[in-house]
Amino acid sequence: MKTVFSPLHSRRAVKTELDGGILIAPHEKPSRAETILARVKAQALGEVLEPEEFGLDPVKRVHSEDYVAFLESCWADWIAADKPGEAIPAVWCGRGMRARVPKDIDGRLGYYSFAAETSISDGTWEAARASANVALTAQKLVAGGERAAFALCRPPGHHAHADLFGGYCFFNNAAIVAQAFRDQGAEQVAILDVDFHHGNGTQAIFYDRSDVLTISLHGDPDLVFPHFLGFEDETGEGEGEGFNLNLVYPPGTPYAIWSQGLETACERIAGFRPDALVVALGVDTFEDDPISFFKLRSEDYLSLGRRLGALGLPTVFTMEGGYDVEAIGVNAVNVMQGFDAA
Ligand code: OKS
Ligand code: MG
Ligand code: ZN
Repeated sequence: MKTVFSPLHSRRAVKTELDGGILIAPHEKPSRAETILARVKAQALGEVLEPEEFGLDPVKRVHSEDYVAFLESCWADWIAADKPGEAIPAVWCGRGMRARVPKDIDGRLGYYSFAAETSISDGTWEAARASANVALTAQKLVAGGERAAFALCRPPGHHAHADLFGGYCFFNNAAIVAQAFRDQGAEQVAILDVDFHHGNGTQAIFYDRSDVLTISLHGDPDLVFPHFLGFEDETGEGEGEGFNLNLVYPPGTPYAIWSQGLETACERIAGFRPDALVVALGVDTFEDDPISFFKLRSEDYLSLGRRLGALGLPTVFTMEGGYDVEAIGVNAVNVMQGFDAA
């Protein structure tokens, strides 16, 4: 399987993440992508390509024009306002308040976000753009006849809504890929999110549509981020009713249990008969992940890859979460190797 990787991911190198009332060194850090790339090379998974430039049109098929403009100018606007630190949202449109876009950068940071752990600094825009280009290049490979491709995206994407950043995500790479398949003539596309967290952005983007089936397995949002979406009674709305599936698991869930949800998801996907599959791949389901509570082991990622490969669908993997940097390379590449062996 070919991997798409951009060295520009390293432009996303914020110093802060608001956590527990203090600013910590971010979990979502450059060494994550470098460790996965090193494992791709060490295992000779396949060729590693740099992304092509696709411009903003395919991004704007999923994200609003004003949100994209906000992200592009956010850091410059923050600096122009003489702020001493990194850009962190600190005020939101609470219930009963007015959802209009303020002029001031503090107001706009709140308007275009749903959480405060994701700081913005110099280079975030460039890295997020590169990450979308990585995803779109992988999509182009698969649309061109490759069985699968690995988009080694960083920053990740599955939490980003059409006009909201948060959860370390800015552009929803998986959604951009699915929409690109649709725009190129695919009738139906499935997105399977196996990251530990709910793919709230992906769900929201396609919630009223029946052409893109969205499924996510994740930790119970009653207990973990993103807290305000991802429950099992969210099944889609309007045309999209029945085309969103959330499979929620409690603390301590091992592969033996989690894989039952994977089986449910795979059977639903097979019944949907999509023209392409996008896998939002987080490996923060790992037993030693520092911010998560599932108990998958490294060998389980081979099984996961084999099950996905058995679907026999043209498949794009977009990299999402995973914060045990020591194991992230082995775990992510195990999925690809399991897939290739299926
Ligand atoms: C808040 C923790 C924020 C977690 C963000 C989730 C990142 C992730 N203290 N999403 O898939 O891995
Ligand atoms: Mg998930
Ligand atoms: Zn995650």
